[in-house]
Amino acid sequence: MDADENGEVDEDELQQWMRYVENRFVFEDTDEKLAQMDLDKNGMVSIREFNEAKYNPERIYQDPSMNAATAMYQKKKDIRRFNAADM
Ligand SMILES: [Ca+2]
Ligand SMILES: [Ca+2]
Repeated sequence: MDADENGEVDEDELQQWMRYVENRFVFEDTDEKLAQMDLDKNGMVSIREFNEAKYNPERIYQDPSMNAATAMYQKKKDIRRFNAADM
């Protein structure tokens, strides 16, 4: 954290540190999400896998912005949109 090792942490050093920690968390989170969504473990998330993760209530429990009810609602909305487009 004390980048120039002068025994004190100045604003720049604190900012750098925060950015580093933030990035690390973001990447760790992405890794985790990818691993959860990548059902056939080929290192990539296909649209099918993405939808699976998005709409399967058991798989979205870690996303606080998405509960089962929201997922159901969104799925219905998507289906409606899909049906409406298919005329
Ligand atoms: Ca320093
Ligand atoms: Ca995959």
